[in-house]
Amino acid sequence: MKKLILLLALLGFGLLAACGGNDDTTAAGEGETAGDEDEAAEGEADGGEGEAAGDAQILRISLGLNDQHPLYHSAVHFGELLAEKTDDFKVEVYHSAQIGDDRVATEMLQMGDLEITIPSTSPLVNFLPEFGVFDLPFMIPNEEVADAVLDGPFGDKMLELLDSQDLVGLAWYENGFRNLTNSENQIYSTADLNGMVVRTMENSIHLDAWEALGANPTPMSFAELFTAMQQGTVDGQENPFTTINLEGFHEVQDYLTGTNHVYTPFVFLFSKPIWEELTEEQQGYISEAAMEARLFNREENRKASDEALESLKEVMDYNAIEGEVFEEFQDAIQDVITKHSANIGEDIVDEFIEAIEAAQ
Ligand code: KDG
Repeated sequence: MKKLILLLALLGFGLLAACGGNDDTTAAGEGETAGDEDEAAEGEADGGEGEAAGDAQILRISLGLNDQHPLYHSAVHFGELLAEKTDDFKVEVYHSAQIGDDRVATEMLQMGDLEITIPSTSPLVNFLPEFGVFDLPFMIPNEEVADAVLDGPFGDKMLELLDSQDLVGLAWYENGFRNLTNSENQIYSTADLNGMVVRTMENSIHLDAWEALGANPTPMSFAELFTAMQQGTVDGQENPFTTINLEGFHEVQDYLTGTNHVYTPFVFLFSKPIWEELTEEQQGYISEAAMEARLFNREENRKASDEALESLKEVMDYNAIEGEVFEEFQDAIQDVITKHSANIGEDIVDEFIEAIEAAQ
């Protein structure tokens, strides 16, 4: 635990750098092409077995975000990369939770009723408590450290844990640093959060953290969120700038607060029952394409994040949490980190902290 306190002290400055924008990204991807995009986007939700298109086996990808988001373009790019390696498969990308929300899609993978989904890690704590390590606030200071931790031994270890849940974790993609929006008032200190109904992902760490900050958090799937904000069922929510912008949250929220309170990964999941029916060669092609598309994803997501913040500042009241107020936020959630570190597993938390320190 001493490591944790030291790390949070070190992060005070690192995170402020993250507030100011994103690091340069490594060159990776090509321009995205429409390709399967339009065809798949018109696709009806298909809860059954993937039908073969000619001899090709259909691989359906279920996403909670819409077809404007870099995650969708990355899934299409994965399909293009796979098609360059083999004609055994045809990828169909289903956005906006057409097939189901994160938890439903993940359960469909476990049953062998769906091939691929790429959710945030946060809903996965309902299957693997260890994945809560990624929800501990104020830990990863910037994208460079995130990449090093996720692409290194710690990230590999976390992917291996998925096997016990009939899931195959193939690669880490990027959701990004999360920030707050609301329809009530700008946030200049935790006092401004008092009693605010804030939607969180279905994850007890997020719930406890926002309660410790003084809000009144409520868990909800992403698929229900926009309507809840539109109807005033919730006052606020927290997501990366890219999602806030591309999902049109500024249409139903007035205030944007740069908190960067946690970095959320996406994880590329494949159904283990379906995976085990593939040849080793086919598994290799899919794994390679998923890994290659992650670099495209990170580059696209970081570009979109910078553009999103500039665009949102034009249409929302924006304030960045910095300095003493940032420390006030950190102090308020200390007990939450201590409590949940026990639930996650102290060894996992310590390894996470060591990986973060090693990457700085
Ligand atoms: O498919 C991913 C989304 O459904 C979701 O995980 C995005 O960060 C997210 C949230 O707030 O639910």
